[in-house]
Amino acid sequence: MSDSLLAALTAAVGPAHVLSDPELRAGYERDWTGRWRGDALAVVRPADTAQVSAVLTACAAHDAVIVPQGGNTGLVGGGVPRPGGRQVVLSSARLNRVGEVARASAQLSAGAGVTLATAQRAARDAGLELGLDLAARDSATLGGLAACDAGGLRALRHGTARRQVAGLEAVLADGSVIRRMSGLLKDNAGYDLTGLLVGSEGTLGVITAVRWSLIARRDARAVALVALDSIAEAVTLMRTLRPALPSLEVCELMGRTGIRLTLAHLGEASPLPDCAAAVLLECAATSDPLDELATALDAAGAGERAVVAADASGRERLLRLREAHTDAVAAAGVPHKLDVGIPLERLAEFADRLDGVVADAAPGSRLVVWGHLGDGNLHVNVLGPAPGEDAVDARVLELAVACGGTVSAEHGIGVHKVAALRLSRSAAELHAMRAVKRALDPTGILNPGVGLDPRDGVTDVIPATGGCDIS
Ligand code: 2HG
Ligand code: ZN
Repeated sequence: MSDSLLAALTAAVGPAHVLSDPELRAGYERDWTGRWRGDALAVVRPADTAQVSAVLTACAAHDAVIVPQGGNTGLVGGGVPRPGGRQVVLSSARLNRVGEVARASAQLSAGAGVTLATAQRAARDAGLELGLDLAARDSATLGGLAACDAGGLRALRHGTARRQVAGLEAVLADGSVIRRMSGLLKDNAGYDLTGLLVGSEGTLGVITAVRWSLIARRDARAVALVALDSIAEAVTLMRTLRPALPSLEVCELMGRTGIRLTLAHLGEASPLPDCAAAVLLECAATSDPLDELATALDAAGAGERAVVAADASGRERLLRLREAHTDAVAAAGVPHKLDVGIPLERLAEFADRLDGVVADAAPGSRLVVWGHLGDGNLHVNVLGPAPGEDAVDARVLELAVACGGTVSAEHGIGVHKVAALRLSRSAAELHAMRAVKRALDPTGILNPGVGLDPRDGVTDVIPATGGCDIS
C-alpha cells in the first residue's frame, strides 16, 4: 500500500485500526464459505460517522475504493474484496453502540455494527422484540442486514428488513452524511432515501446507524415439524394452514437430502420418520398457541405426521434442524448457493424441474434444497462443482425466472449474480438503477463490481422505444 494512503487512513481512524498486515487482513478478505475472496490494501475500523466520512475522503484522494463489511456473513461475495484492485475494507465492527429503545414508537436506534443478537437482547430488555431473526444472528450486523434487505425466518409475518428499517444514517460517496433517524412514522418530505439505501448492498452509501422498528413481545410459542411426501404437498399444507393460523410466524421447508446431511452433522436422531420433505411451523402469541396449532394440523389432515413442541428445549431442537442446514452444507464442501424466490403456485414445478437442470449442468453434484416456504424463497445449494464453475448457477437462476420468480430473494446480488440481474429486471429498471448509482457515486468508489455490472454503467442511452436489447 502507498505510504500516503496508509498515512491518510491512519489519520482518519488511528494506527490501531488500520490493518495492513496480511495475517490480520485475512479474515476480512474471504467469506466464510470459502467461495469469495480477494485482496485489500488495508482493513479500517472507524469508531464513528465522522471517521467513516474521513476514510471515504482519504480513499477518494488516493484512488482507492471502499468495500463496506458488517459481520461478513453474506453469501454473494458483496462484503469481501474482489481479486485485484485498490480496495479498502471498511469494517463496521466498532460502530457498535446500542442506543435508545423508544418504547412509545417501538423503535431501536443502533450503530450499524451492532449484531442482530445484541439488538434482539436490547429490544427484549425493553419489553419488545425484533421481527427479524436468522441463524447468523451472533455475527450478522444491523447495518449489513439493512444493506442487503435481509429476510430470515420471520419475514412471513413481519416482512424483510425493508419493512422494519424506520430510518438510517449513511455516509455518501463524497463523504457527506445523510441522517433520517427521527423514526417518524409519517414523514413523506421528498424522496425516501432510507428505502433507497436498504438493499443497496453498500453501493450507494455506507450505512453507519439504523433505527429499527420493533414489535410487541410474543413469548408463548409452539413449534411443529411435519413429514410430507413432496414439496407439492408442503405447498398445499401451507395453503390450508395459513388462513387457519393467525399466530403463524415461521413456515420453513426442508428436503430429504438436507435433513439427512444436517442430522449427521449435528449427530442427532431424526424426530420424524424418513420423508421426502418436511415443513417446520412456529406459532407465536401472547397466550399459548399450541392448541391452535394442533387443531389446525388435525384439520389439515397432518396431525398424525407431525411432532409438536411447546417447551423451550423441544422447540430449539426442532428449529436447530432447520437452522443448521447452512453449517451442515459448509462442512461438506464449498457450495454454490442460489437464493431464489418463486411464486407459491409454481414452487412445486420449480422443485420438480430443478433435479434435471442441476444433474444436466453439474453431473454428479449433490443438490440440497431448503428455504422459507411461506415466502416462496428457496435456498438451492449445489455441492460438487469447483467455486469458479458457474454453469449450474446460471441454469438454476434461469429456471427460477422461467417459473415466474426472481434471481435474488434475500441474499442480494453481490458479485455472484451481477450478470443474472438482467433476468429479473427490465432494461428500463436497469437504466434507472444505473442512473441512481452514477448520481450518488459518480467515481464508483462504493463497492464496485457489486449489484450492477460495471460494463452496464458506461452507456447512458435512453431507449427511444421503451426497450433495448441488453443481452
Ligand atoms: C438460511 O435461511 C440462510 O438458512 C442461508 O438464508 C441459506 O445457506 C444458505 O444457502
Ligand atoms: Zn434464508
